Amino acid sequence: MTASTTPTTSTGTSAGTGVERAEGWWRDAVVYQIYPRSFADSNGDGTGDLRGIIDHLDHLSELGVDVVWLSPVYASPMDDNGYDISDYQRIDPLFGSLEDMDELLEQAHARGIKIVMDLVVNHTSDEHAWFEESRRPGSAKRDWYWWRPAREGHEPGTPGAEPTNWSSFFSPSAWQYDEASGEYYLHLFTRKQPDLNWENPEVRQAVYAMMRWWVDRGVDGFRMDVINLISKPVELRDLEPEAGHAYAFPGAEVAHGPRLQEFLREMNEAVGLDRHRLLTVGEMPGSTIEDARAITDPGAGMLNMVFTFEHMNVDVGPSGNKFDPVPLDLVALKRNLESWQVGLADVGWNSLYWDNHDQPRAVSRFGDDSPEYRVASAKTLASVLHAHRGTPYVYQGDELGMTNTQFVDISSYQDVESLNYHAQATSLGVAAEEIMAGLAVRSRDNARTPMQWDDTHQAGFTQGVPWLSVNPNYVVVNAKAERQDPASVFHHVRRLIELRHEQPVLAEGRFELLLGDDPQLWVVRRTLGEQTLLLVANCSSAPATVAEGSLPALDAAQLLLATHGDRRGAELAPWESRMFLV
Ligand code: TEU
Repeated sequence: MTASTTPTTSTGTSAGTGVERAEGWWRDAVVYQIYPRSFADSNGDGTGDLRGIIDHLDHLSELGVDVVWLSPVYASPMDDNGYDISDYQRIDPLFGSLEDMDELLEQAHARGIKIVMDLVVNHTSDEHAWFEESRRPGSAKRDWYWWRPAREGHEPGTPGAEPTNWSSFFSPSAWQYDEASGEYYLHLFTRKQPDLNWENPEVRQAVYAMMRWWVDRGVDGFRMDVINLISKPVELRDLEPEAGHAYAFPGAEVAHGPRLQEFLREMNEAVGLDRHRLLTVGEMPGSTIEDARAITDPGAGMLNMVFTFEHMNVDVGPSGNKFDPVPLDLVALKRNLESWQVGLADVGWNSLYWDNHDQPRAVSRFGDDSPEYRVASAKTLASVLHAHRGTPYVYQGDELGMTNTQFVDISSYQDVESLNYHAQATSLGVAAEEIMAGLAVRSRDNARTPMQWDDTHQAGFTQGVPWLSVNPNYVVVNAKAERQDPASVFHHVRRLIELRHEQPVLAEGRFELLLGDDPQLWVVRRTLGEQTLLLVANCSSAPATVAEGSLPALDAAQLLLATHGDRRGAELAPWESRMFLV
């Protein structure tokens, strides 16, 4: 199969692969996210790769997922594990080759599994040919990135000379001085991730051409990295930093810029996102329900879904520092998800997720990963997520109940965000124990420990030395054991996916939160025509009681799925959940 010779028909069928894509197919689909570095290593170099994914497609078939979202596998110097791309149309040799990618597409499609690529176009790597060209003073591509002279009256390269006082997501200043050209360039993430200038139509057309190239290869959609940051404010101005900080985080200033929706419409049209019925989900830190209603409105010609971060910040303290978490308030979490359910009930569509490669493991954060409650809480969290209206995203390993790990010291961490936080907090005099305690529960590396396939050497992930150490609990928590045990988290999640395919009420039913203020119980009712589905879940490590008459009688209800067998009384055990057709 060669590039751009396999046109995609207007009926959404990828001619090259013949994969059917019906209108709105993603509404009753379940997406499985793979973080390639940590999924499966086929050549013993200690890093996961495409062949490793191909070798484990049966695991995904048995689980029953409809789509794989593949975190970046493109050529990259790996400063941010692939979210710093140096060539969008080449696979990094660490992960394999374009032939491997074609085979993954073919083999996945043969199993009815679609493939969604990660689109990282807010920034490139500083080793991308576009940036290397742009770096040259006077280059025709100078305006492909955000170059600015030093602040007036300041010696270039000296502290405070940055064009604005913006901090980046990962480092003190969002500006890097480039000696060779005597100017600064903007990078909202690491200095090796310079931001593209989407104001320049050449940049946009180059991105759309790259996306069409992948569509012609047969991909079924795009997860778009920090896509709400691509439209910057026309005037880059200083912001009010927090007390005691030299730099100000430009989050709100750069998110949802004035031309974002124009760019998303243009992209949709130029690439044929709707025409080819591709799944599109935009990662949008800071996005609100209003933003999502506008952007995911099917008539608006932009995206199918967005990833909001609101529920990811429910347990983040007033400091906004994610490494300084506060205890989880279940009612606040329930009410936040309810607000998005109600907010997108009549227009647009929700994405549903508890975690991903940037967040700690769900069972450790929202559940109880103690040996006593790990399995029940992993199952119940999955039932709660899948009982909401929208497209569920399962992050690799969550179907096994994988937990956060216990790294001993900073040398065990690999994640650039965690290492930067450690350096910054140390320089600000924060106590080492406090820093390490924050990293232990919030570092992105918790999500990136190798997939635990079995109880053999290195959990069956690699025959070599893993790039990040395997969670020592792999002896108990692994795919082989889970798939052999019908009462496992794996088979619970498999059944939830099956129910989404069998019961239209689970995909499309109107959503209602019941007993919203109960601090332990999470009760969801879904209604579609005559069908009513009810989930009753105890999301606490203590027994819970359903108040007399607060819920409909369930004696005659059909039990669909439960963690503790067919029990219908008012008492629920810790982390017990029951799903009924009423
Ligand atoms: O993440 C963007 C983003 O918002 C996260 O960085 C988030 O702020 C943080 O990790 C939460 O702790 C995307 C990718 O998902 C992430 O892996 C990349 O590091 C980042 O963009 C830059 O591409």
